[in-house]
Amino acid sequence: MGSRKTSWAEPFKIKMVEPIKMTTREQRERCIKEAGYNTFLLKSEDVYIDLLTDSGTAAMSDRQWAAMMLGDEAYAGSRNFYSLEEVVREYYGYKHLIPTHQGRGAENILSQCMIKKGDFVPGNMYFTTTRIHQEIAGGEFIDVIIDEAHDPSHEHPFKGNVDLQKMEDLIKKVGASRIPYVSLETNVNMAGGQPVSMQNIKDLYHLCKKHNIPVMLDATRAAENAFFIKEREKGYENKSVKEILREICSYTDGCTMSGKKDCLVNIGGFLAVNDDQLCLKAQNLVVVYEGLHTYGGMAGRDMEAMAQGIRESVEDDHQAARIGQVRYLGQKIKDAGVPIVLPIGSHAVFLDAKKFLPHLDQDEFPAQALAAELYVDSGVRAMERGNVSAGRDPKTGKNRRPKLELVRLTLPRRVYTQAHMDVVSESVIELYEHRKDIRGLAFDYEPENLRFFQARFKKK
Ligand code: PLI
Repeated sequence: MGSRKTSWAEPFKIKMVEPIKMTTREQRERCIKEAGYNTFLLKSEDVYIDLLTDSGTAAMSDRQWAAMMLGDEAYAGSRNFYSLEEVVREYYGYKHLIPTHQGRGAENILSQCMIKKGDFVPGNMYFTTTRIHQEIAGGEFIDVIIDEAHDPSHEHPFKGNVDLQKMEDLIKKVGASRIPYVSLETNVNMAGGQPVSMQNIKDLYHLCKKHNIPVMLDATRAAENAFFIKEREKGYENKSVKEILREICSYTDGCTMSGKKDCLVNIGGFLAVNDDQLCLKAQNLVVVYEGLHTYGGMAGRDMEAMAQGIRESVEDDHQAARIGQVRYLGQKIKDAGVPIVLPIGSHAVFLDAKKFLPHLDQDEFPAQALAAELYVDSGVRAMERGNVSAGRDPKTGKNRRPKLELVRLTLPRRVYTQAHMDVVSESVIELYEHRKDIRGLAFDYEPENLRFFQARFKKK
C-alpha cells in the first residue's frame, strides 16, 4: 500500500473501448454556429471529449452488464424491483421505494404530493429541475445555503451547508405550516459540487423535527458527499463511505434520486420515503406520470443494473479514484492561474467565468460564451452554469444574474483517462491566455422553461 498513500489509481481495468474522433477547428466553428452557441445542441459525434455532464454518462462495470441480462420485464412485480428495493433499504435505509424514469420524475411526484400553492420550499441552493417542479406545484424556492457558497474563491470545507439561522428566520417569518419540507442537496451541484457536513445535516434535522418539517434529501451525489465527510470531518476518518451514506440518510425522511450519477447507470431514478401515507400518495401519482409502481418508467434490466451500481458506488476505492481524477484536472488548471471554484468539488471543475472574462457583462452570458469557445478550441464540450441556467425571475421578468457564473467541466464516471484530462487542461489554459478575444452572446431564441437546454444565441 506504500505508493497508494501519495497517488491513486482506478480500481478497474478497461475491457471495451468506444472510439472518439478529433475534428478540425473549421468543422467545430461550423458545428457550434449551427448549434446556436449552445453546447447542448451539438451532436455528440462532433465532440472529442464530452464533459457536458456526469449524468447518465458513466461506464458500467462487467457486473452491471451481467445484471442487465437478469432483466425481468414483467409489467407488474418484476423481480428486479424487489432486488432494487432491497438494495435501497440496505444502502440508503429508507422503507419505501418508488422507481421513476430519472431524478426529475421523482421531483415531480414529491412536489405534487407535498407542496400546496403559496408554500415555501427552503433548500441549500437551487437545482434547475428541482426548482421548476417546486414552482409548478405552487411553491416558492428559498435559498438557505451559507453565504460562502456564493463566493467562488472561499475555501470553506463544507460549502454546501445549510445556514440554520436563515432556516430559523424563514420559519419565524412564514410559519412552519407553510414549509412542506426542506430540500437538502448533498454535494451541491450549482455551488460547484460542494459537500454538506454530517454535523450540519444532524443539526438541520433536529431543528426541523422541532417544527415538524420533513427533510427530503436530494441524494443524487450523496455517496460522493460521504467521501468528503470521511476526508474532512472529525470522527469519520475510519468509517466507510457505505456507513457514512447510511448515516446521512438516517437524518432525513426520504429522498429523490437521479440514478444517473452516483448509481452508475445510464438511466433511472427513484423516490424513497419512510412515511406510509406519503408512499401511498406517491404510488398513486407515479402510475399517472411514470408507470406502474414496480417499474416507474424503468426497464427491469435497468433496475437490476442500478442495484449493482449502488453497491459499487459506496466502495471507498471507487470514490477515491473518482474524486481524485476531478482534483487532478482542477489542480492543473488552478496551478496555471486560471480562476476556478474552490475547493475543487466532487463531480466537476468549475471555471469562474466572471473572473475569466471580466470584460463581459453578465447579460452577455460569459459562461455560455466560454463554453462555446472551449469547444471550438479543442472539441471539449462543457456546460454553462450561470445566468442562462438561472433563468428569469418570475416576478420581475429579469435575468436572475446569479453570483456564480460558471463553466462546468463535468467528469463522467470511469470513462476518461488522465491523458484526456491533460488535453482539457491545456485547452483551458490556452484559452485563458487569449481571453480578451472572447466575445459575448445574445439570445436568438429563448425557451420558456429550463431555457439553457434549448436556447440559441448569436455572437455580439
Ligand atoms: O437529470 P435527472 O432528471 O435524472 O436528475 C435531476 C437532478 C436532480 N438533482 C441534481 C442535484 C441533479 O444534478 C440533477 C441532474 N443533473 C444533471 C442533468 C446535471 O447535468 O448535473
